[in-house]
Amino acid sequence: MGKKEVGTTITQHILSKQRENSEATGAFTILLNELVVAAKVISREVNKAGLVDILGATGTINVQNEEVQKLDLFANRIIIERLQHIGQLCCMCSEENADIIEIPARYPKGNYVVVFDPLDGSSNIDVNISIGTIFGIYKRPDCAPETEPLLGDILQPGMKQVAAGYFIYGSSTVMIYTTGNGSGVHGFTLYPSVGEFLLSHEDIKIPERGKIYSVNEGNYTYWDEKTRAMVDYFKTKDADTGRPYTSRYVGSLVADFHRNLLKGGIFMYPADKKDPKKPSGKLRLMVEANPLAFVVREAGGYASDGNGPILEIDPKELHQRTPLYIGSKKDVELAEAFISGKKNELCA
Ligand code: AHM
Ligand code: MG
Repeated sequence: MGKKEVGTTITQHILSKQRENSEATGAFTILLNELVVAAKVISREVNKAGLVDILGATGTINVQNEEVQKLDLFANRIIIERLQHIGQLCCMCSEENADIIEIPARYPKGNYVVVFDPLDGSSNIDVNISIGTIFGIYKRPDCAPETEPLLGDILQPGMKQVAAGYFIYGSSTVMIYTTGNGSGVHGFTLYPSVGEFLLSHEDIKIPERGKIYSVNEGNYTYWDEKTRAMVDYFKTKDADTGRPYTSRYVGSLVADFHRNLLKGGIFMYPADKKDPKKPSGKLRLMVEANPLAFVVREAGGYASDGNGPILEIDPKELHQRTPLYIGSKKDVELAEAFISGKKNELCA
């Protein structure tokens, strides 16, 4: 038998999973496929960012009070356009939109809800550091598709996701996704000349303990004593526990998370006192923390806000922020023990 001309495509993979589930209607497959199309278009634009006059800020400020760059707006528009017409969604939530994104009346509606960060880490676009698209998918709770979308359709705890993942636009474009429930976390790499995502990382498992800690230590001065003690712990020499860990932080959540998922380690964005309006740190629960928490749990890792699982938080607002500790299970449990004040139980 010769080598296969082209490996397993993402479409083949999703369809084979659909066949394993006797209740599957194909709606979810259509939805994921459209997301993949959107990501291919975004990937193409990201790749030519240095070539065309698309860099720089538009001067617009998003709902988080941050400067929005042109590619963020482009990615946001593409995802909304690709998903709104497929008839499977009741509404969407994006980091770039202050409110629920409703499905225009001219399109049929469905029972899925998609939350996304269209282009995470976008301050890194013009310096060629990897950026990404993060997504989470939920089922609408108990409502007929014809009824108006409600905030409660989106404000569900992360553990209710039926799928989550991300696309990373880096040295190659990679899609990572899981449908939870033991289905595994799978990675696909975009083969540009064929235009398909091909299975490249099957059933990813994150090491139980890593050797990397990722945090913006420039915020040290804004952290409380527990947070400082925790980061100091990872930096302190101790042969028995493999410390000091090495530090890796590029400031693009998808990139930092992806590296740690494959190699093991912990990513942290603790609460800080930098901005009184953001006492819970910088990252958003719905569009950043929850999808990655769902992925990491399926890969055998853990995500915590310092006091408990991210996936169990009952969200109160679309753009709620949360401290985030995510990655290898043992490392995150250790960080949680420091932050919650139970450290002696774990680091005796
Ligand atoms: P963004 O969604 O506006 O791009 O912000 C989120 C990004 C994450 O990708 C990254 O982990 C974090 O902000 C970096 O923040 P900082 O520069 O404060 O370290
Ligand atoms: Mg983001």
